[in-house]
Amino acid sequence: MANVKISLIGAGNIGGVLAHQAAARELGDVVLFDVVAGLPQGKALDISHGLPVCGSSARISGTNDYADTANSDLYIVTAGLARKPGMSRDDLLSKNLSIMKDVAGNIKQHSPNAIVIVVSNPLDAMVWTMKEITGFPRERVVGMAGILDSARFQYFVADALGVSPCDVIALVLGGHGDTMVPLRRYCSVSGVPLQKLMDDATIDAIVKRVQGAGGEVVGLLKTGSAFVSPAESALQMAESILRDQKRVLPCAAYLEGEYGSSGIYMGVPVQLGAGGVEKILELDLDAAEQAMLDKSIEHVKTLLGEIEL
Ligand code: TXD
Repeated sequence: MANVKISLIGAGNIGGVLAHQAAARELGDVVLFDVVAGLPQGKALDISHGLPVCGSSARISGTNDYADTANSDLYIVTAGLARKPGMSRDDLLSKNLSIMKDVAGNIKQHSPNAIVIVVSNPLDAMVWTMKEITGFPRERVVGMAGILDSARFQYFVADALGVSPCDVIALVLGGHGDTMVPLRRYCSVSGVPLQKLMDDATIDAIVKRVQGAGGEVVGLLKTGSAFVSPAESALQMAESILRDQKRVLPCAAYLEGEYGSSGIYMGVPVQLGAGGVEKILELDLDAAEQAMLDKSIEHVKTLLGEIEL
């Protein structure tokens, strides 16, 4: 039985963590790709040296040649520039758009049956570009953002209540940016609704911190953006796909009428399994929640309007 083949496009901060964790968890045979000569090869060799210690039999290699990614089952794409202090995710659009077109063309050429998880920012525009250039069905092109934003919500609630983050469930819908939609009504601690445990003013402050959490890390790091938590989030998606776990997770999915919108990517609850995005779950949103989601949808549509493929 051949191992599944996972190709990671981008061997930077997030790509390096993805490569290490995918190999350590034996998710499949890993190919790490980057345009910088030596970078993927060096990181792959370093990770390989550690495999005997962490007890993994995975195979990992680094390359600057897309042909080495041929016939991959899954791609995770982190290629692109990351934010610096003072930049918004949308500021990355023009540069990362040209990169995403190049990556998508190569994925289409070398692995026409692959599932693709896109991580690069601005996420909702980059994953849309991936789908448009590859021509893959919506089930096979998905974006990572909602898991990270929801995890940040979960962590801040756990920290405020002094409980384990493992017992907090939270859901953030919408675009991956200032218009994201943290759904306080859907947040609970072991089934206990958040609003039974915390006053609205405290929840408001947490919601605001979730929306600014990416920028908070960028401001502290100064040289780049968060990379461990995004990698962990993308790995949760990869594991659900590769092991057919049918996890229900907030991901950027292509809408065809769901939530009253079509032709764009939006963060919504999806079922992830061997078929990729197997279902999109539609929630009953109240008027305020729907209005926030509609605002997020409009922002993403405006961003997509700036794209020339
Ligand atoms: O939640 C989310 N989706 C976001 C995504 C969370 C955090 C970071 N987010 C975005 O991911 C971030 O704004 C960037 O757009 C990507 C990757 O972030 P990372 O921190 O990994 O950036 P790095 O360290 O700069 O790595 C990017 C790599 C780097 O090694 C480049 O050489 C490479 O991308 N690169 C390319 N690889 C392949 N093909 C091309 N054309 C290319 N151009 C650059």
